[in-house]
Amino acid sequence: MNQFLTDVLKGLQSTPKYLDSKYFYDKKGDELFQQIMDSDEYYLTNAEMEIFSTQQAGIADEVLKNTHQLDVIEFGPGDATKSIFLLKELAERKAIAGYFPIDISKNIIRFLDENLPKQIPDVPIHGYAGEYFEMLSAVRNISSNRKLVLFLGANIGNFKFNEMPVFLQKLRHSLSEHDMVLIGFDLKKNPRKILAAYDDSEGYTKEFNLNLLSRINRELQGNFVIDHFEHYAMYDPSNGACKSFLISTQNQTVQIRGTEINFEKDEPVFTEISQKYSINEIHEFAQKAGFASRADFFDSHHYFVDVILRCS
Ligand code: AVI
Repeated sequence: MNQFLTDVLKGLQSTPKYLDSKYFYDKKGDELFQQIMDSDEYYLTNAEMEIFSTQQAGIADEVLKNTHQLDVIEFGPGDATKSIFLLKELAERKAIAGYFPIDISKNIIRFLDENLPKQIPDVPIHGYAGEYFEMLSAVRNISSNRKLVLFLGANIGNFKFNEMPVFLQKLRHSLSEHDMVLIGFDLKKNPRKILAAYDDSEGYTKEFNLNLLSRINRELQGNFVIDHFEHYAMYDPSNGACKSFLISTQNQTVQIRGTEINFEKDEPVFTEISQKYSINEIHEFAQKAGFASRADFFDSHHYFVDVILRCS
């Protein structure tokens, strides 16, 4: 049985129901996510772009404090529009031994392999399509240079609160002393600002969330009536959890590859967490995972932070 089907049935046969947010990103989902990032309300992208486009020299100074050359590994690079500022800065200083973008999408890796050499011609680029940690260990087997791992875009917020420390520990154990990571976190802020980012007025986030049901229809012969579900986002300022749900607007039965799933009117399906952190929480998690916190780079509104952590 394919993994998508297994995960969908497991989630929808659980109480309460859930679907894994990693399945948002088919071709249509990638397009919708791009529209979300371009929307006015989704402040995260602009905030992190501001950091990379104005503070790239400071970030480069920090990561080059104890070394002249690095392998730069990027988890989930997308089209690298943010990291390219740092890559160019490091390339000008002749400080990149190699750039290793790692993504589950082969299309993204092909795109980067074709396009980045024009922008950073002297940097060897080795894209990998696959799972982050498997690929990180493959990179470590071929090169003993000091490593800088980039994990941008607040992707870390999509781990559940208890999964995030496990991820940081795993990352720490996959690296050596003096290696570094640079992680983008969305910060706690006015709750209305956060909620608007996940319930934008154009309805892109709504479509993005509902596309998960369309994807099940397309790929798993589901028969969801998309109009019978609605997008619901909520933010709890007391713990920083921003959650998205799909709500069934009526009692209904849906078939997925011959399996029947019943939904009650107003029943929620949990689809995503986008966890927000305070800077103190970030430092605490980093320290517990065995990193020394080196430097924090904020945007001018303090909406977002990119944190450089060094393996101690
Ligand atoms: C990819 N990730 C960081 C986005 C976020 O903000 O959690 C995904 C997203 N979901 C709804 N809008 C954007």
